Amino acid sequence: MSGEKGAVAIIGAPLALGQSLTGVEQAPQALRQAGLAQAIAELGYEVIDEGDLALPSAKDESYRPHPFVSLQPERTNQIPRGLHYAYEVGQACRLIAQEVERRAVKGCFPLTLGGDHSIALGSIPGLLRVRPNTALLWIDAHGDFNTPETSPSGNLHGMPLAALLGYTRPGLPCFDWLHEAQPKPLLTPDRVALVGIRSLDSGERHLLRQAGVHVYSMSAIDRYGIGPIMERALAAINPKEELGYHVSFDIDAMDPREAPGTGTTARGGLTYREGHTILEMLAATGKLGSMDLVEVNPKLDHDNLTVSLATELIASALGKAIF
Ligand SMILES: [Mn+2]
Repeated sequence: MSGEKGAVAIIGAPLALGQSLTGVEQAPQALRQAGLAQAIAELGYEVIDEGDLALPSAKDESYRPHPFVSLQPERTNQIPRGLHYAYEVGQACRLIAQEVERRAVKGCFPLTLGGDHSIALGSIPGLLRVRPNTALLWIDAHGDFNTPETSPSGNLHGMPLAALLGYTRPGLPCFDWLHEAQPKPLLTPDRVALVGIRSLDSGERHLLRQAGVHVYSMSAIDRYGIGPIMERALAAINPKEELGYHVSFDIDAMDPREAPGTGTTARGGLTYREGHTILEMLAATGKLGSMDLVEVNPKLDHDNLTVSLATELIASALGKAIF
């Protein structure tokens, strides 16, 4: 039975330095303990799991963020801002990109387990090097569309989508390797849909509009239903159906009642069935080739609810159906 559908490579990316809480680095291990590999094998896949990548993890109390001064005209009051753990997150993402690339070359389904959402700054560039014809579904409560200049916190997990689309300037740590590896971003806004958002910072809202990414907020989902919204999203980013899909699923897209174990909860999120429907519809296209599952924080979880949910969502993405 095993392997008839190809191989899923589980890539543990225990990175917590893109945000400010500890615990999110424990997610890959918690998902394994919840039976992830077995759930995937039961769907007919070979499972490859070489454990977690060795990523920078130390949170040094004496640490100072990498300082820089904004160049934006509206911020010419020259408030120095900082990027937290920029060197470490950049180094981690470079390693994640290498591993995802290595797996994608072999034809695997790379399943990258965060860690916080800054890991997408590695998984997606790594994937695009092998499969440039990929459209991206970003399922999230937040836009993750800040730049170092607009970010209120300096936390890198709020910036990956903007960075992937080229909205960071070269020369800053964390993003420098990406600019060298991909002088022109491989991803373009017309190929990106954000689904489930309900919490945007003012700077990123402005930039998101300017960028022209397809945005499907919780309001749209409430109004039209998740099925029609997903149909719209898929048609928008892949009108000729010639592209594959990558889904970057932030567990905070789910309502906190379903997924309490995450660092930046936002009320009014996806229901249990809406979350599954998104992934079932993606699986049904037959074109989903890779996935990130991020921001599960076992330390903040209640009764393993979030960890179990994440495991089930991954199974739906890999084709598990009710009937
Ligand atoms: Mn996110």
